[in-house]
Amino acid sequence: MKLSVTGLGYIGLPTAAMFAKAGLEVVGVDKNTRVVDALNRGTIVIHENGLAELVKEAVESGRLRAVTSPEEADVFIIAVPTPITEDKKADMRFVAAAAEDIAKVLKKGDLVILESTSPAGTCDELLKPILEKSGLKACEDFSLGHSPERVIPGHILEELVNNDRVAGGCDERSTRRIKELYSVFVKGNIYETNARTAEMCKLAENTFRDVNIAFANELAKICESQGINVWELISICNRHPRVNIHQPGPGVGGHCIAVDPWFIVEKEPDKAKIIDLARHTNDGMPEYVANKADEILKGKASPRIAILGATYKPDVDDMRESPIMTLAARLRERGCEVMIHDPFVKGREGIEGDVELCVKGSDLVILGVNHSCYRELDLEKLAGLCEAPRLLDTRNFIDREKAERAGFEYHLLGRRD
Ligand code: SAJ
Repeated sequence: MKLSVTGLGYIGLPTAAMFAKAGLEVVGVDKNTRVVDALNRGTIVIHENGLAELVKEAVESGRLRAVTSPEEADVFIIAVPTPITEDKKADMRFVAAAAEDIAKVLKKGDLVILESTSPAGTCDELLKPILEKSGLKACEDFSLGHSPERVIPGHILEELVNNDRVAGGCDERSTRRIKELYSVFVKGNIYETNARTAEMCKLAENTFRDVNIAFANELAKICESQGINVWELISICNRHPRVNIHQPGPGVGGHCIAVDPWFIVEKEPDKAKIIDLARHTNDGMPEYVANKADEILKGKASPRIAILGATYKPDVDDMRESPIMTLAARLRERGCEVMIHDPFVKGREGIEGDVELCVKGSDLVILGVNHSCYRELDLEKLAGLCEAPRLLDTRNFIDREKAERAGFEYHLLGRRD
């Protein structure tokens, strides 16, 4: 069986490599020639644990190669980005373009699977009409459906295999075919449903997390004015067998949780009230942290602020929708000089790779991302390099006593000092 995967990013590439490892002939499709050339040399341009080795093996085995536009295949997977527009609507241009290209080579008996996170109804309302330009009829001549990825960056390979999956076809035959296909490497259960439910399922999962994080962020603000440490509060609440409050922080980033809830709001603006509010709450966190920084700095003119961490979450090189970049922008608007350190994305514009250079001369250090390597920071040395050693921890990651022993004035998001 020949499988085509359009979109060789964080989802498409691991999926393509996994199918190749399972013995299928896989052709990856991407418009970006840098990605295609790298893959054909057996290398990759993104960082994900274990992926470089897996891709190298798959390419060397002759079962994985890449091209810039699709060729005939038996199964087509679409795994392209679905960003949001300025006005918070799903931008489906990449999905539509991928489907247009597939329509040109689609043949009777093929199966098309959308993996990209999309608003409910995308398979039926957007993909079907485009693919039918081939002259073939969906659910009669070819099968079509949605099987969303559910993997978490940093653990993609293990989650691709072990997580449960949803197979949602536009008809029952499509559902069965999707399930059979993924069964070649998925060890988790594969649940059968229709395409529209599968599409909503993915959105609802990520929205659940966004709403929960917004609740944690709201609690953090409430605790600050009530003289309670929110981190202690949440950790005690979570000892209850049916409570699982997420962690507050400087905001929600990444291409999933910070985006997908809008796909529900877009379709049902009058009904999606909590969802909309949660998005605004989380999007407001960089501003909230910037205000807290102002309070700590007590109106100092043109302060120098060092932010540790730039990515949207720890131990990844992914900066998409990173709330830290919004925080930096908010601080700069207020006249602060902002330096950012991140070992995972050093060398990118404005990102310093040397933590000491970043912290040197600062009036405030903000711990923005809880990268594991920040556990090893030499706090005494860093405090000595600061103009005024103040630390604002937005992740409850640095031990207060240790920071204070090192000479820092320690502040914590979600706790009044
Ligand atoms: N965050 C918090 N507090 C928390 C947890 C996360 O502030 O308690 C923040 C993180 O710092 C980060 C953001 O939320 O900025 C999102 O990070 P994440 O680790 O929660 O999730 P993602 O975006 O990396 O991956 C999510 C996952 N979805 C769920 O857990 C429901 C993953 O399974 C999905 O496959 C992925 O979205 C996706 O592709 O949709």
